[in-house]
Formats: sequence, structure tokens, C-alpha cells
Amino acid sequence: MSAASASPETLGPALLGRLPASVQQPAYDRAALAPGMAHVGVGAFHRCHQAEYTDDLLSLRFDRWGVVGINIRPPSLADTLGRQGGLYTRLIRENSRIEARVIGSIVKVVDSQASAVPALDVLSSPDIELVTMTVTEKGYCHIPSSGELDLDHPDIVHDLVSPETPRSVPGILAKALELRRTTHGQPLTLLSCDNIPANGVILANVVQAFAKRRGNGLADWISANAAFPSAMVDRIAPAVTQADLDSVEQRFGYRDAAVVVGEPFRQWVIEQKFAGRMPRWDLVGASFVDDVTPYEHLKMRVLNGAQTTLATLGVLAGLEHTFDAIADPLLADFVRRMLVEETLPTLMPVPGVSPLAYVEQSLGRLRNTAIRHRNHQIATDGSQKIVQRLLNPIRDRLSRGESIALLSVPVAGWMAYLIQASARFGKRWPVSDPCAGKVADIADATGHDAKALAAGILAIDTIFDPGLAANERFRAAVTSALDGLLSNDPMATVRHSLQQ
Ligand code: CS2
Repeated sequence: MSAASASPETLGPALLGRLPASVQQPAYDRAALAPGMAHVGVGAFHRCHQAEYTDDLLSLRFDRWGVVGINIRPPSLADTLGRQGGLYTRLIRENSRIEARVIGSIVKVVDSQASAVPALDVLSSPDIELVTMTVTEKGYCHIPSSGELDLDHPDIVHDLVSPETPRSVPGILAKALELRRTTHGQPLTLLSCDNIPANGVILANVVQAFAKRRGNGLADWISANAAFPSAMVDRIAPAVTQADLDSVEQRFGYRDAAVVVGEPFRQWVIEQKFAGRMPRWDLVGASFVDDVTPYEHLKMRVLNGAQTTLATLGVLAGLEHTFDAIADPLLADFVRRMLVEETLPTLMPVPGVSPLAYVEQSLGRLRNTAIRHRNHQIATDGSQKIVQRLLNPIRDRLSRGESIALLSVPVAGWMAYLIQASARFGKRWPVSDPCAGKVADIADATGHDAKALAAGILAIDTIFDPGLAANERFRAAVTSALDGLLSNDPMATVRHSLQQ
């Protein structure tokens, strides 16, 4: 097809076979795929990660594992992937290099935003043996500091009263498992692919806590018939922009409303704990292991820790993207020293991985200028991210009497970001975080006095467990960093922390 045609066609099954040679396309017969697994939360990350692994596997050895993509929150899938027969373009970008591939593993999409019924129909079907999910940190309705179900969460309150019409992820999954139990009894593996520590344990906690409150034997059935493996997932895949969609049309001559853009690096480490058959993702680069914890700590504390640090401090410095923040010599020096001096000593050994090389590789990934990952996007929902990225390594170091001078700066950075980003940058970076309202109230009540502010925020026990919040060294380090970051020269605090 011609890139210069007046009205470009939209990607769909009819266009396969006529795509430009530079766009790779499914090497298997999609029409013969049967839906064998479902994915909840078909955002950029799923399309760039798990769906690509499945596509690799389908190319390698043909079997039935087509994916049914479900969204229980906006956006609607019908108008994008739905119209395109589940097909979309996955761009891998690294500086000036670009590689395009049409992914075919999603065979059907289901919108279940208005009611849980369409999602429940899929999740309770005996054809579905596995459900993967990326529902964001918030989607689990758990308390970040403890990993337990948040019984005060409005959606959980609703679902416990009306379990037949659930809204929350725990409520929908518990209902789906109940339907499986009463209709056919087939087991189910529920594989969280969200970036939270021990994600399988947290998923099991919230589903089981919900099921136990139903009191009808469901929790016991789940224990015997469902598995909740943990997984570490990795690939940087920022929110898609109009420019990304336009770039496919300009380069390749067709329209695609579901483009995703990711970096070359990808990793998937999955705990070997399944309720039934699993796709052999291990044949296409994923790893099945007995314990994902060391991998998870490495990734969340190093790569994600660096991202959150560059994001919050980057916003305070007025910088737009991760690559802008890491191009700043002070921030680059700070983040490397924080990782090497304070984070690395908290990690468990990971087979075959040199921690120092991992740091350099991670920083290299963050320098990729073709991945336009906004600091503001990464800073969003920071309250759900800082526990695993910053507070857990801090807790480990405090227990051994080690310095936390550097790691406490991005913790204060997250606080300063919540307090200042909207006021300083307005609509450009409006803060969005489940704790934003609480922090704003604390700021109003304390008149922006750093000591009172830090004390107020550290008392939010869903983020800071009481033991950590009471630690004098931690309190002093965060208070002093917050004081500096709220001043007119926030970067002086970053500079100063390196001189200590
Ligand atoms: C990012 C992650 O927005 C964020 O919180 O830090 O999405 C990050 O890009 C991925 O975890 C990389 O695997």
C-alpha cells in the first residue's frame, strides 16, 4: 500500500498481507486461535509486554492461547482495538532506531466499564484457564503499607454490600471465581502483572479477604482451585500520544488507534505456581522461577527507584521527561550514587546479574530519547509506588544502622511534588494521587512549615508504617530534605545531599 494515499486505511485483518515490508506481522493463522486466557486492563503496558510475549509464542509453536482483552475502566476498547479486530502496531524505539510489528495475540476485546457482566461472562468461562492483569497499583484496593484489603475503600464497601454487581477488581474476581465454582468447577490461574511487590500475594490477599467476608465456603474453594503466582514485569512503555499515532500513519501509511511504543528491553519473571496449564512463555524469553522476590527487589528499587527519583525531582526542576532529567548532570550523579551507595546493598543476589551492571543498564535505558516518558506520568500515584521503590530499601538500611541520606531525598521529593506541582506548574502537571487531597489538607493546616508538614504526611499510615514513621533518623532526614526542596532553590538540597 502507498504511504501517500489520500485517505489511509485503518489497520485490521483485511490489511494483513498488504502492510509495508518494514512492518512485521503475525506469522500464524489468527482465525484458528481460540480464546484461552483473558487479560484485564488492556493499556499500553499489556500491549507492549504480555501480548507481545504471547505473539512470540504463537509464532513459535502454534497452540490455542488467544487473549480476550477486557477493560473494566475507561478507555473503551471497542473504538480502537475492537474496530481493528484486536490488531495493533507495537513500535520499539531507541533514539533514532524504530522497529514496527503488528501484534495478533488479542483475539477479542470486551468493554465492561458500565457493568461487570461482560467481564464476568469471560472470566467465568471454562475456556479461560488463565487471567493476567494490569490494573495499576490502585486497582488492588489494598493498603500499600500492609498489603491487606482496604475495607474503607468506597468500591470495596459497595461490593461487600452488592457482591452480585461488583465494581472493584477484588469484587469482580471473587464473583468470577464463585461463578466458576457453581457452574463448572474449573481451576484458574490469576497472574498479576502490576508493578507492586509480591503482587501475587497481594492479589490473593484482597480476593481472599473479600471472599471470606462472603462466608459461603468460597474462600476454601479458591484456596484449592486458584493460584496467584507473583511476577516481575519490565518494559518502559509510556502513555501513547497523538504524535505516536500520527507517526505510524506518516511512516507506514495506515491508521492505527491502538499503537504502543516501548523500549527494546523487556523482562518477565514468573513464579512457578499454577492452577493448570500455562502458555510456555519461558520458550520466548520469560523465566519461570521458584521465587521472584530477588528479581522484584532489583527491578523496583533500581529501575523504578531511579524513575521515581528522576520524576519527582525532575518536576521540581521543571524538566518534562525522564531523559531530560537524566541529562541533568546533578540529577544523574545523584541517582547513580543513591543506587550504588544506598540501594544496591539492600538487594538479594540475583542469579546471573551483576548489580553494578544492572544499574548502568537501567540508567542507559532511561537516557533513551525516543521514549518520551513524562516525569509527571511517573510521579502520578506516587503514594502507591514509593513503598516498594524507596521506603522498603530505607527500612532495610535503618534496621542495619546504615545511612539513608540519599534515599530520603526522593521521599521528600514525592511530598514536595504533591505540595507544589499543581501550584507551580498548573495544568501542565496537575497532581493525581489517592493521597493528594490529604496532603493538600495537611499543607493548608500547617502553613507549609516543613517540620509540621513532614510530621503530618508521615502520619499517613497507609503509606508509612508506624515503625518507620517513628524512626527519628528517617524523620530528621525527610524533614530537612523537604525544607530544602520547598525553597526557591530545590536543587541545592540535591547538591548538598551529595556533599555529606
Ligand atoms: C513507571 C513504570 O509510571 C511508572 O510508574 O515507573 O511504569 C515503569 O516504566 C515500568 O515499571 C517499567 O517496567
